[in-house]
Amino acid sequence: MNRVKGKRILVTGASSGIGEGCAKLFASGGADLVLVARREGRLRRLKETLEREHGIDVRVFQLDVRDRDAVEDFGRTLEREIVAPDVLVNNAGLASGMGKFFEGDFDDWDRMIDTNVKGLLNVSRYVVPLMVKQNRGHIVNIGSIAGHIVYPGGNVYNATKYAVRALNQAMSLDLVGTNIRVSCIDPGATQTEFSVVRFHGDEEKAEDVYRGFKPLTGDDIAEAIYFVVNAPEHVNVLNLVIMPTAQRSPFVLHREED
Ligand code: NDP
Ligand code: 8X3
Repeated sequence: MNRVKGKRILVTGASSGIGEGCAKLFASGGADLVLVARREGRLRRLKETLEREHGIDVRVFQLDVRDRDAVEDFGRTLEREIVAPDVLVNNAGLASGMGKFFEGDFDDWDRMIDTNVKGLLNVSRYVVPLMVKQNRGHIVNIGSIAGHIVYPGGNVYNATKYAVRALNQAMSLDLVGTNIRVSCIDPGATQTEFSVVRFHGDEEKAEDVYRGFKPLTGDDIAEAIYFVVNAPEHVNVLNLVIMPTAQRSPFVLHREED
């Protein structure tokens, strides 16, 4: 059964990877979209394709989720021009660096904390009240297996994803008595631009992360998000952990040697 047709899905970080996968899949289900990221050119190209192929309405916004004033303006524009979103996919996020914490780079730390934690809060703070007003909606937070177990060099990234898992529970509790659902999707190794960003543009190092096994793709995670959103209104998936079949934890990963 298709329960997403005609809904308005807001996806942060829609210019690449999991967010782009969500935009494409929800578009194919007939949902209208609000797409957010910093790289506006990519969003515009996606809008053209999806509107042409699926006859849906796609609005795009160049937005840095770290910029609280800009997020506030975005929230006001949503309220003024568009009906409140039925679904908010809090996906924008990144890892930056993988060094030991005692040698950590302050810019990397700020980038991760400001995007993954404060950015998610900024967007939620200005979008969720629109849902509360109409007593309807669904927040889907993108966490990670990095929010369940810490791995060497993960330090601050791990801390941000533990925070996302805590905030997911907090949102769920704070919204008790409303019809607003809250879900956290926690992927394992997913081949997107994630590792290129983590290793500051080093493509070879990024490629090596996925050597010898079949990682998840942004489209795989989008399917899981679609499943959670498409469930009947009285069904709420609080937490969903998804890993490649070859991966059983950040530490246990089977690679076929060349
Ligand atoms: P990508 O790098 O492919 O996508 C990240 C997206 O986030 C891009 O669209 C990027 O757009 C956007 N983004 C980053 N910073 C900002 C910002 N300040 N403001 C607005 N948008 C921003 O990686 P993934 O698709 O893999 O990552 C998506 C989410 O999934 C992240 O939260 C990540 O932590 C999480 N995740 C990823 C896993 C993986 O293995 N890939 C596993 C578990 C979780 P732009 O640069 O245009 O702003
Ligand atoms: C991304 C997956 O295992 O690199 O969140 O932390 S992992």
